[in-house]
Amino acid sequence: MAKTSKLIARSYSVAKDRYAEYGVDTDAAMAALSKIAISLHCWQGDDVGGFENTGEGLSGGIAVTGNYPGRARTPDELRADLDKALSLIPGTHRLNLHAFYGEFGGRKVDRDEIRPEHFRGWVDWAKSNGMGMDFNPTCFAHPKAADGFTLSHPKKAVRDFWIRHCIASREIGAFIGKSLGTPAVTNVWIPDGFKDTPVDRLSPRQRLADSLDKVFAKKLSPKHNLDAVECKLFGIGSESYVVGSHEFYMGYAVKNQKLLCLDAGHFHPTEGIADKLSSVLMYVPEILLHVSRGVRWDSDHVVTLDDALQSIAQELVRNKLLGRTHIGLDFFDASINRIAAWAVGTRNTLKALLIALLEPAALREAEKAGDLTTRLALMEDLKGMPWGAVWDAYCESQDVPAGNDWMAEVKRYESDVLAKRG
Ligand code: RNT
Ligand code: ZN
Repeated sequence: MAKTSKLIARSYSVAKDRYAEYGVDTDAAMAALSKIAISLHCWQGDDVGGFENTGEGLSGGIAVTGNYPGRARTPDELRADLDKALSLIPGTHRLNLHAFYGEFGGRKVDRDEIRPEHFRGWVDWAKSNGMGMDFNPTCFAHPKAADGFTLSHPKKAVRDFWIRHCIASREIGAFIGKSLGTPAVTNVWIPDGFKDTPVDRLSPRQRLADSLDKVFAKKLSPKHNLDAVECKLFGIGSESYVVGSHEFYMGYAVKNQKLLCLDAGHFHPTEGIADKLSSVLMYVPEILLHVSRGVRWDSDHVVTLDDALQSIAQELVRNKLLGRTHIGLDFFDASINRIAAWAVGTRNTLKALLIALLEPAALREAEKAGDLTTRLALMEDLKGMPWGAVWDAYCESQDVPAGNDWMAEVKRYESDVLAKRG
C-alpha cells in the first residue's frame, strides 16, 4: 500500500482492529473483493445509441432522459471514456457490449449480417486491458422491431430475421470468449409486448419458445459462450403484457439449463431480486444480474448504495453464490456526467459487496442458535461499522482515488475532453 495517505492508513488500522473483534479479517475481505469482476455496460456512455448511424431512435420500451454534454459518438470516444471510468474503479472488470456497437466502417450492416470482424476492435481493447467481455443481441431500435415484436412476431419472416441476429450474436459471443480466454455471457432480451390488454397471451409465448429453440440449436462451448435470457414485467408501450415474463423465462431456463438474467428493475416496483437468487440458483446453473435501480418504474437510474443493492450483495456472499453469478450493470442516465454515472454505480456495487464480505460469522451463529434477538441487534449494530475506512484503503491499494477524490478526475476529463465534443 505504497501510496496510502496517512489518514486513510490510520483509519484503516482502527477499522481492522474493530473488525478483528468480530473475528473478521479485513485484508481477506479486500482480497476476495479484488477477485470479483463487474461487467460495465457500454450503453451508459452514449445513451443506448449504438454505432449504426441509421438515424433510428431508441425503442423497445426503454428510455434515456437528459442532455448532459459529452456523449461518446464513436467507438474510440466510448473506449476512451470507459478507460477513464475504469481508472476510477478498483479491481479488474469486464465490458458488456450490445450488438449495435459494432464497428461497421460507415457501411450499412444489418443486424442479421453482423460478424466477429465487426467486434475485433473491442476485443483488442479488452485484451489490452486484461478484461473479459459479455455480449447482447440488439432487438430494438430497428425498423423490424418498430411494432414492438421481434422473436415472437406473428410474421415468420420477421421472427426469422431476429433469430438470425441472435444466432450471429451467439457466434460473436463465442468469438469474444475464445479470444479473451473467459466465456462471454450472451444475454437475450427482447421488448415484445402489448400496450393494452391482449386476448391471446399464449401464442406469442409459444412462438418465442420456438424461436429461442432455434437460436440455441447450435451447441457452443461453455468455455466460450454462455447463454442468458432476461425476463421483464412491463415496459413503456408494453404495460399490459410482456411475452418474456418471469415465469416464461424461469421455465425456459430451467428446462434448457440456460442462465437466467434478473434485472433489478424488471419486477413490480416494490419487488426486489435479492430473495430470488437462492431460489433460482437451485434450478438454473448460473445467473446474470442486471444491477439497476427503478424509480417508480423501470427507469434504469444509476445504482445507489441502497437497501436493495446491499440485500443482493448479502445474498450472494452469505450463500456463497458469487461463483455462479455474473454481475452486470444496467442503467443509463443522460442528465449527469456519464463517466461519473459508471463510477458511482460500479463503486457502489463493489461497496455493497465489501460490506457483505465484512459480515461476521456471529450473525449466522445467532440464527442457528435460535437467538433471533441477537441476530436483529447485531445486524443493526453492524451498520455502524467502519467499512468506509476499509473501502478507502482498498481503493488506494488498487491505485484508484479514495473517498470522493475521483470526482476531481471526472471534472478534469470533462473540461479537457468531453467539453470539446460537439
Ligand atoms: C431492458 C433490459 C435490457 C436493456 C439493455 C440495453 O429493459 O433491461 O437489459 O436495458 O439490453
Ligand atoms: Zn436489463
